[in-house]
Amino acid sequence: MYTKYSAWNLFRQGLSRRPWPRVWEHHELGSSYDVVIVGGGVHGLATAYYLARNHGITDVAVLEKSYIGSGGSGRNTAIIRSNYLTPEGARFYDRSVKLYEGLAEDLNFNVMFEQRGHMTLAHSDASLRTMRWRAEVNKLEGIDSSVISPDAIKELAPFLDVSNHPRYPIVGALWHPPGGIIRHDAVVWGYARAANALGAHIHQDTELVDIEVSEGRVTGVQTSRGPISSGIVVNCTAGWASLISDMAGVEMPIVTRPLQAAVTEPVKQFLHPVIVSGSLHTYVSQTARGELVFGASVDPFASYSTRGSLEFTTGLATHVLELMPAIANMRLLRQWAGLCDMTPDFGPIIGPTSVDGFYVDVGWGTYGFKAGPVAGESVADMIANGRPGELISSFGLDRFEAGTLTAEKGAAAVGH
Ligand code: PYC
Repeated sequence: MYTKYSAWNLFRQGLSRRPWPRVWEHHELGSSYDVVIVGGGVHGLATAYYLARNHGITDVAVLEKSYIGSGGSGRNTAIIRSNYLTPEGARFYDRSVKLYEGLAEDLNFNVMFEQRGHMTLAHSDASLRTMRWRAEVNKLEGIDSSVISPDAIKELAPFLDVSNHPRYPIVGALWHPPGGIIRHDAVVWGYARAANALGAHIHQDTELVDIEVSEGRVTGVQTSRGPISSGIVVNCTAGWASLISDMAGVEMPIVTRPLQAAVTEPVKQFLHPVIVSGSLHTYVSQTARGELVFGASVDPFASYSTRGSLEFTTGLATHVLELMPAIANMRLLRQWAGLCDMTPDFGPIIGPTSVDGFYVDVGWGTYGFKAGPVAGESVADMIANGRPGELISSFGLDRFEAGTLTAEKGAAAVGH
């Protein structure tokens, strides 16, 4: 068990003058585990946590080739929302929002979830029509979303110009009050600490080299630190999902593309909600420290590069200044990229595969971080019960052969 974070323990620890115990322990690599999870991001760590907490499965290894959260979990723009376009998508992400709402208490770790509201601007009648559609689907699923007028937008985000002067006039917006932002590193650390406390082994600097399959069944993995035998291997990676699935001989309909983001110097708080403009290919939120965090569309080519590019910054500035000309003199502090595994229908691939015991939780495109808790809960449930549950039944790999695609592209934050 871990030392609980509480006011009393903070006081006691301060008086003791001893350092806080490690957040998770280092373990030697075991020669066998009941479950091996590949990927130490929010999906892999949440899966380990819910396996232990909900099903008592604790003989679990999480393999991370670098440090935990070093991939997509530490590179996203930390936006949480459930205003999706399809009923199955909206239902699934709504469960994630609910889990995020209780996560700080559940993990005893302050994940700093701020439900500031999520506003997607419409600059044309066509986008307003899609927003009405999304709002109606959301309402039927019990999700708080509605289309609001320029006057209501002005009240929520006074710095936006809602007159008809701008080149891209704002004609309405999809308003989703439960959406917001979170501290993504805190989410990763919170899950790691809780999973470790329940018995999972987290192995950083441990790269997957191969997956062993015999007579159609997974039997173990080879890692950079030695072999592990296991009857269950779960691919919870982003960026390398198709290469890792190839190791088990399972082909994935995935193309990997970088998604770039940038952060400015901090300024006084002026932006409360998360603002998204699909037509201008940008989204922005202001962190508690005052920085503006910007993202855009995925890069228009397949690549494994996580470097920023000048084309991105100039494109971003052009688009953002259409929306917020007053910030023209702010300086960018940093830019970076994460890797997005894009599927043909913008839905994830989550479920069993043609190899017995080899499961996938991949293909998250630009939606991965917000799905972390519900994906972890659903994958843990699938492993414990031997079959996918209701919430993930439409996201299986077999849909690409059956032709039952999910059509979630219309819910992307920006056009891709
Ligand atoms: O779908 O909200 C979203 C999103 C934001 C950044 C990347 N995807």
